[in-house]
Amino acid sequence: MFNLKTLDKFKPIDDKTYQVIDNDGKVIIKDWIPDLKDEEIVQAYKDLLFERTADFMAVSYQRQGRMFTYPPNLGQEAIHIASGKVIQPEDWLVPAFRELGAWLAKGVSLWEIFLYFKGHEDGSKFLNAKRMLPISVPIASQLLHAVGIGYAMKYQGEKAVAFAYVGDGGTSEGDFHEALNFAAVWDVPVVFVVQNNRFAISVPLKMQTRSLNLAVKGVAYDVKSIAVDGNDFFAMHDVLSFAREFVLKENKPFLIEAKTYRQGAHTTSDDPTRYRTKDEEDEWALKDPLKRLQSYLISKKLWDPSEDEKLIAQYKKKIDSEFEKAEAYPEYKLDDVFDYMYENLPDELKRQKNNYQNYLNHVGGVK
Ligand SMILES: Cc1ncc(C[n+]2csc(CCOP(=O)(O)OP(=O)(O)O)c2C)c(N)n1
Ligand SMILES: [Mg+2]
Repeated sequence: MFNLKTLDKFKPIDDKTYQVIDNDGKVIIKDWIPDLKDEEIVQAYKDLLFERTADFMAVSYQRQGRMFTYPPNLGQEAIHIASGKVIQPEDWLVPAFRELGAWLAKGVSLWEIFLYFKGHEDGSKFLNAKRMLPISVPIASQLLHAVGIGYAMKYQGEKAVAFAYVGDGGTSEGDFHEALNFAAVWDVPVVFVVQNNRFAISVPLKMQTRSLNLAVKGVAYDVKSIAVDGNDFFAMHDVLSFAREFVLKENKPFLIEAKTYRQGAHTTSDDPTRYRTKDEEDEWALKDPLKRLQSYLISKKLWDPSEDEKLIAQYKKKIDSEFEKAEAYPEYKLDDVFDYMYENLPDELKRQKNNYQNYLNHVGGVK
């Protein structure tokens, strides 16, 4: 069981990383037992497979010209599924833009995500997800919102936690440092999850920072911090659960550096072959989170891999119907783009609106 003593053994300043299973799904910690029931672990595997399938499908819809852009989650799913298991209904989820499985666990519908990436703002409404902010593309800005939410919960005497996500590149933003500083100074209940996927678009980690690792950045602000193997579902689940309890008990923030790798492109507009090697990709493919969890389940006789294909076929049908729902959603009205800023639209905006309306009339778009 992960406790304060374990935390003490993985000091960021010693550059240690908490890991439970190896690349073959074998438990490497003596006497470790999961704090989840067998059926919960099997369900986590299914959720991971669902996220991966939805992610592949999303890329394919974009390639068919049916969606504008999409940031793939491939390789980072263990972080998301473990988060989904730990985050409670009373907790807040403050997303960046690459945590699909965690959003779904919070109650977001897949069709809303597709709608969002089709460029429709109603996709941000998250009708069935309570206590979740919209996707945040301005890097790291969401962390300050998370600290504000955490402070408000503390002020109101709520016993809940805000989980906030950011990437490795985000840790170079001023907002990251301001958020950590305020969270520490005000003793705010926030768990910061840094998804270190080793790239900020084409910028590799070694060009991003001279810090020993990213967890050590939390130490500078007196935020309890730890680096975790982000491709290891059990390691992530142990630490996220511990972090939630710690934050509630101590009323202090916590930072997790989840070490992972973006196996796909940054977004569908990116070509990673221009800035990284096949050798590196092959090396990380061996650490794939889905394969590792699957190997663990097979070794415990909890999973028959021939089930995968059937499940994927079933998932694809469901995902297609979610996408069709997004496609059937009414288009936004042109007025909505212009109407809410000024009482009387300035001439320049009137001109733009007019031009765009003429364009739409010409191409046969929305009237
Ligand atoms: C404030 C800000 N600056 C620049 C960008 C353009 N941008 C979009 S994603 C990205 C890289 C983010 O890298 P990281 O934080 O590691 O997250 P990842 O994409 O790897 O998940 C950048 C620079 C932005 N969206 N917001
Ligand atoms: Mg990154």
